Amino acid sequence: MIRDTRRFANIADKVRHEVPLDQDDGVFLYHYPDLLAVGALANDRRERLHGDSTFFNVNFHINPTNVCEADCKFCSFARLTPESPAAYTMSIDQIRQKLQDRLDQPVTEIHIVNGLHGGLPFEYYKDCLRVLKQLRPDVHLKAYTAVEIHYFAEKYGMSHEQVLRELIDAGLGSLPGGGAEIFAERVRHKMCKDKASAEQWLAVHRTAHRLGLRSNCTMLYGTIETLEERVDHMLRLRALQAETGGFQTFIPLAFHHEGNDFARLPEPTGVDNLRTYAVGRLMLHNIPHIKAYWIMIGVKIAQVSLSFGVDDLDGTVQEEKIYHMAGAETPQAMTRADLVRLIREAGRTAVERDTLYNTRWTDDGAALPGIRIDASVPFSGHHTRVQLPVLS
Ligand code: V47
Repeated sequence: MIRDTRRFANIADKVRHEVPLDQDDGVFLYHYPDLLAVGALANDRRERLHGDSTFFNVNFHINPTNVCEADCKFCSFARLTPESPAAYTMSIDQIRQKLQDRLDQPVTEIHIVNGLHGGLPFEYYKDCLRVLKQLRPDVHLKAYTAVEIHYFAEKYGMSHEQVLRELIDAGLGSLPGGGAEIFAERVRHKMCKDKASAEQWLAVHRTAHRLGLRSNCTMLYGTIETLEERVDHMLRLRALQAETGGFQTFIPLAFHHEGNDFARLPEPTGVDNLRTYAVGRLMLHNIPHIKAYWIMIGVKIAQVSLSFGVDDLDGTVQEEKIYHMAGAETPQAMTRADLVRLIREAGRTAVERDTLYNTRWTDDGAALPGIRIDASVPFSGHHTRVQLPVLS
């Protein structure tokens, strides 16, 4: 594509005056050859919103079951039936034990996601929240994607609102952003036709926001979607945000291809990852945060993304399964000290937050309470693989 600098300057002007970008602007930014110029524009907005602050939290994941009736082509985690090899379902006691094992850690959030299991009662999902709250009443439970909430509503004969109210009573604190994939019907039909549609996903979040819950939103990119469909996805999120204001953060999720039906597709490159963060920051002027989920893109690209519009690195994570079963080579966890050091090295200020973005600790150069950070030792990062597309 030619370097249409006048058109780029026009878009930059819109961004500086907080004029929302349209579909054509988004697609143009995806094609504009000067990646660093797109990144700098996104960084401008990031710094206007958050200065140098870079948020993270201390969390861990529980995936109580990977049994799932949906046959999503990109998924390496799910097993169709309880009898399938490597299928598992944790007992409520095993779920409690996951937290029991970490009672000495300063965890503030547990992120809980399941497959769509056809054989469990609704009580199971409520008990899962209840036992965790019993053990640590102060911990925030970010649980069950909109796809799960919609599935519960259909399976147990309730409205989205009834499902959410019962889960809130059991301890639900907010909704994670998973399951959005790509909203375009063409892609959803080929990729994940057995689960909630785009409208249903958005309807669950609309209801959650009306009930006072905050939530996150995601976009799975790098499979069979076009760049136009990515931008359309962002615009649909932006429209709901204009209505409710309930989304906290947008998380682009880079496709990982091992162990799933899309294995023949190349994974997104580092350039695509950085550009997608930047375009997300520029299109979604009304969503406060852009999160790079370091588990997926690798620690090194995550660090660079902090200059391409990203202001949040998720958390310490621990026990991540969905990406590691799809071939992610990132570590299973980072410590608080690791996160702080990589943020410092990127020239930013680390801010430990809770799930709702209340500040718990800000890096003023002193060590985290109870943790020694030797800033003289450069953060070494971890090996991650970026596979380039095969050129024909
Ligand atoms: O819904 C599954 C995606 C999501 C693959 O809300 C894949 O704070 C790439 O939503 N390659 C789950 N992506 C993860 C998620 C998430 C992660 C971190 C933070 C938050 C948050 C949410 O991962 C799924 C799906 O969209 N996914 N398989 C794959 N092979």
